[in-house]
Amino acid sequence: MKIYDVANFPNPARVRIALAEKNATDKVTFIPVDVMAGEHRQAAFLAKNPAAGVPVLELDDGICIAECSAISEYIDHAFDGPSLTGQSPTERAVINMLMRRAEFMVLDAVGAYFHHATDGLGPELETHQNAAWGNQQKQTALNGMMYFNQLLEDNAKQKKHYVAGNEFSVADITLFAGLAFADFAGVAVPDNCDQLLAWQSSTASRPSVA
Ligand SMILES: N[C@@H](CCC(=O)N[C@@H](CS)C(=O)NCC(=O)O)C(=O)O
Repeated sequence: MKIYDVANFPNPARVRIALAEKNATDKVTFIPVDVMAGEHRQAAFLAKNPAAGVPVLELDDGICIAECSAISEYIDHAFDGPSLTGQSPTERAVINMLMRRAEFMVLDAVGAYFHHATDGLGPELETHQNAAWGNQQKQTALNGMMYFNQLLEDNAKQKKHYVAGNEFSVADITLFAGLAFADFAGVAVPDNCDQLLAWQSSTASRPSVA
C-alpha cells in the first residue's frame, strides 16, 4: 500500500504516528506530494482525494482512502498491536468523539488561523484568505487547548493519563498533531495549561512520536 503525503505536515504526522504505534511503517511506501508546488490541486491527485489534502492511503487494489480518521481506522484494523480506536462500543464512541474535538477545537482551528491570518503556504496557494475568520479560529484553538487541559486534569485525578482515558488512542495523536501545528504557526499554549503541556511532553517521548 502507498501513502501520498508530506513528511512533517500535521495531518500526515497523525497517520505516520499511528503506523509507528502498530509497528507497520515498513509496510507502506510513502509517495511525496509537492504541496508547495500545488501538486495536490492537480487532476491526478484530485482523482485520489477531491478535497485536495494529504495524506491519502492507496490500497493495492487502487481504493483510495482520505481523511486521517478513516486512514487511522484502516491502519488500526489492518495491523496487529494495541488498539488505537477502542474496542467496546463505548470506548470507540468516546475516542471518536474526542478525536473529532481535537480536530475541530484545535488542529483544524489552528489550520484556519495559519491559512487565513498568516502567510500560510504562500500567495500562490492561499488565494481565498479571510483574516477575520482566521483570527477568530485562533481563539477557538486557544479555547480548545483550555478544554483539553481541563479534561486531562480531570482524567489525571482518576489516574487516567490519556485523552480518552486509560489507553493511548487516535484522540491523543490528533491533539498532539494539533499542538505541533500550533507551535509551528506561533499559537502558544496558554500559560495556565500545565496538564496539557505535561501530557504533550510525555507524548513527545513515545517512540512512535519521537
Ligand atoms: N481533514 C483532512 C485534512 C487534510 C489536510 O488539510 N492536509 C493538509 C496538510 S496537513 C493539506 O493537504 N493542506 C493543503 C492545502 O492547504 O492546500 C484529514 O484528516 O486528512
